[in-house]
Amino acid sequence: MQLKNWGLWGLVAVGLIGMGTTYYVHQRPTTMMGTNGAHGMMMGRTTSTKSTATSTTAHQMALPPLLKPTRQTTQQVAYTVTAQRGKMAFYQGQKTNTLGYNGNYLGPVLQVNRGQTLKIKTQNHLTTTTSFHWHGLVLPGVDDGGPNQTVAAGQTKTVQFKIKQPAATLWFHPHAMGSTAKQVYQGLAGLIYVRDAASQKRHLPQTYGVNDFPVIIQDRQFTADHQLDYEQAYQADGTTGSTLLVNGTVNPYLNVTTKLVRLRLVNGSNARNYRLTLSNGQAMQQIATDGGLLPHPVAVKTVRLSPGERAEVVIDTARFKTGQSVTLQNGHQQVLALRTAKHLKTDGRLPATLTTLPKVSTANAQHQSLTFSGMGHMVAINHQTYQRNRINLTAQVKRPQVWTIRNTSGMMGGMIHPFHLHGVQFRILSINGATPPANQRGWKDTVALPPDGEVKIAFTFKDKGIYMYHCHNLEHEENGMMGQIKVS
Ligand SMILES: [Cu+2]
Repeated sequence: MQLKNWGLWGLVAVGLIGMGTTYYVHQRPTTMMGTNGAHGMMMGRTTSTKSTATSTTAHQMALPPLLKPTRQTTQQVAYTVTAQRGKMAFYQGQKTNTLGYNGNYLGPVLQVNRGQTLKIKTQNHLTTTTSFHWHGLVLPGVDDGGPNQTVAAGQTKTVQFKIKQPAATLWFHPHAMGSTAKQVYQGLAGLIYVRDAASQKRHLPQTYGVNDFPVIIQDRQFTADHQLDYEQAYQADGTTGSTLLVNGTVNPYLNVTTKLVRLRLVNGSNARNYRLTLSNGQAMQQIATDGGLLPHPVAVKTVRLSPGERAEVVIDTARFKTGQSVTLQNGHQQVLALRTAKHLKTDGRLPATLTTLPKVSTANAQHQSLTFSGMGHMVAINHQTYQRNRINLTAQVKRPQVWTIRNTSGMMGGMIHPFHLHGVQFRILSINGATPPANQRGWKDTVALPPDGEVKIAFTFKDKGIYMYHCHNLEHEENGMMGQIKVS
């Protein structure tokens, strides 16, 4: 725990709690100043930047390429994914040393149809060990790419598994113990789009890069010479930064040409929680959670995303006033400017029904309790930290599970722990004893545990193997806030 930070952020936290929001507790406040100078001083760091001039230049939001399969049949799709070093011009004329998949920063989109076998050849062209974890995929434990399934520098590994889950926006990122947080911070993360016939028949915006966009939101602390210095930026309770990136673009804007625009929001940050709103106060229609479509669109003025979480929203841009600049905001900080064309293509209305979700089955369920406690380097789950050779929990495959997950990190107001479970999609039964809001009743793989709160989830393991569950605040994960469950 960095004591020097707490006094200050305690004040910020108290102020925000006073305003009726507790979501920012113990987060660095984001500044609107466009400079990190004062911020750097407050933190007792040397992170002042000279980027004031360049950071105010708006850039068109980058669009991750759709990865070309190395082989594609109706039964199977095969890809090659390479973790590599790169250089990225976040700021004009300045090269930042980065990591990326098949490119300089972040990665491409892997598309796969439900029912297909997904075969991925992973290559580690880094100088350090990594792993390739498929976040949100329902798969056997052995293919999951967790910390026990690393790929050494220079090595390759091929995994393959059948896709048996509905259409969803999933992602992949490293998960090797000791280097996960740093490698993600430097740029390793990519997207997986699961597609299915049912969702494609719905009248939803689904033309990639035209009315359907990935929006990977990250925060970074650039040094004076525009580098990503993880050790310098490091915070034991979650590394954050004052610069927001969308798909690796600083100060991004998106040219919108259609009335309905679908944003697949991904919190790819190490530790920052977002509270996303539109600057004109308009509601967004949330159509999907982490693991797929909601039964019906849910009008939401605020979308909250903890690290690892996703939400898909559709925005009706025809409701923007002519000439009005509307931005997706996190508090007062701009995330993404939406620039609408004069004449918007009308592409119909959102359907009232999106999908049918199965009833949550808890009959004959196995009940487990997890308690997330502590902060900084003292984090634990059920008073234990991750040990490579320790199985913390066991479960039976295909038997319903009901987990009660508590957050008792209580001291000094506590903080959110984003709970993530590998290899399954779950449903939220309750948050602090109450039925979850309509936009959280879909498939989830990550859920924010509120400070001093309790979340109940239900799910069923469809495959056997060893799976991780952990805090998706990547620094907490590295500090051992992770456990292993053996499913047999
Ligand atoms: Cu945590």
